[in-house]
Amino acid sequence: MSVFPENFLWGGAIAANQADGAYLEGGKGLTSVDLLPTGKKRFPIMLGQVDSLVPDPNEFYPSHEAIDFYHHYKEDIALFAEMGFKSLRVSIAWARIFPNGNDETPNEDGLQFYDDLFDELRKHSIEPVVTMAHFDVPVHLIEQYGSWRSRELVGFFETYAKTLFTRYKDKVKYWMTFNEINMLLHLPFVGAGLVFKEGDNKKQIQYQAAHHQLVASALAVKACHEISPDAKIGCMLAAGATYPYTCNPDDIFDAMEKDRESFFFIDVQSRGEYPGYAKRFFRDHGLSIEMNDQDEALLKNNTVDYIGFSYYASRATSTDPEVNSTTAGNVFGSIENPYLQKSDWGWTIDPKGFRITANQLYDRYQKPLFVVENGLGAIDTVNEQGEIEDHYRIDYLAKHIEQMGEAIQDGVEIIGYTSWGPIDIVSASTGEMKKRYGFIYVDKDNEGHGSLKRTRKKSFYWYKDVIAANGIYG
Ligand code: BGP
Repeated sequence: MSVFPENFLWGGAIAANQADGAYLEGGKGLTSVDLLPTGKKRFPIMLGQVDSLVPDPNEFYPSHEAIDFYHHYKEDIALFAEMGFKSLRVSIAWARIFPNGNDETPNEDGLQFYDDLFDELRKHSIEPVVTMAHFDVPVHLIEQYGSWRSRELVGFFETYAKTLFTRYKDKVKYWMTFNEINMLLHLPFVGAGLVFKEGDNKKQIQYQAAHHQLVASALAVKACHEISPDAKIGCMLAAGATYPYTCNPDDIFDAMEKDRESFFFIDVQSRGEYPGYAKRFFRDHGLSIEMNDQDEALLKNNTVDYIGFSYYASRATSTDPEVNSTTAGNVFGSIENPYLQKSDWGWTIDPKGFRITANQLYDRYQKPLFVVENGLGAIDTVNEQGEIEDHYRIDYLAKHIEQMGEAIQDGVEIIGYTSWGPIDIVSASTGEMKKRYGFIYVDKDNEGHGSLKRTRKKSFYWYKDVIAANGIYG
């Protein structure tokens, strides 16, 4: 018998800016991610070094067409249904609903697009799981207000949230506010549309922006519970345990602090208050967060229903300067872990770390967990028969799903698993198409060439079997 609950939400996860394309169609406004080119210029912009808020005609912007899910969604959803998906995580592009982020009235074309998308999913009995902000801020709000630096965005986001709950209350039962909310600290332009000027106190700006997102998230939780009481609304953390390199207490403390940098957000969203360690951090760094009188009560009374998280890799840390120079991993920064293999992009492969992370989160919050991203970014090759034999992906996912089953047996409540990029989409960190996660191959290369034809990979049939057997585990 499977250890996974009967109604476990197996599925996949995509994001508007990495899948949809049609970046100015249907009345959509320009968003922050539409300004991220491929190539050398991408990373500095992601960090907040932005020269211009207008796309440069000499650059290639992968989000502008992406895989054109906007026009292919029916075909793609039929393929997901063929795999037996119970859920699909998508994101709504704020600028499709409010092209400027704060327009008087919403854009009906945008609203209708998501109505059609949710109807198509429901037709196939696939539960939509919807992220309200997945790395996109309407550019107008960056120009006019400095994005999430400004308290004004809280009100604009609340209006956006209320518009979504009112319109989709009969179609959407799972919501999430900000994707990987802790990304704001690592890639501030990606996480919060933050652009820095010379002399800015970056930490101060980042934590003030974080406060605004946390308040906006609490207001969204409040509105969701009022407008759509049957729905559940969660937060979303880029998770991954940090290991101390040795048993030196300095290393242990360092690892704890690194984890707390991320837990900080969820401590506020789930426990409803700023933790003591964060207050100390602000004092020690001379930061002061401006809050309104009502903020504390608002955060306390409007905590999330579940904890959504992504897990790709674990991290390791050391206070020894010599060890510290061996860097590895993704945007979080990590030292090499000699016990683990890495992906082609240097992300550690650590299935046991998935079980550890799930246990940590459940111990800390005691709320249902939803694994809303997990997967392996890899280079796929199409063989002479036109097939893609992605056994490495199957291996990665099988081991992670096994560890998720172990976590469930440890007593962790997990309600679903949406693997990242069930169809190949644009990579968030690199903008490349060659970093693929999908069960479905999309004919498109890094320069934007290709027929966009969809082809089932070997992993497609494997995942179909996993879902049919409710996890093939236990
Ligand atoms: C997370 C994001 C996703 C996604 C994924 C994989 O950080 O929420 O948007 O893309 O990571 O990362 P990448 O695409 O860089 O491989």
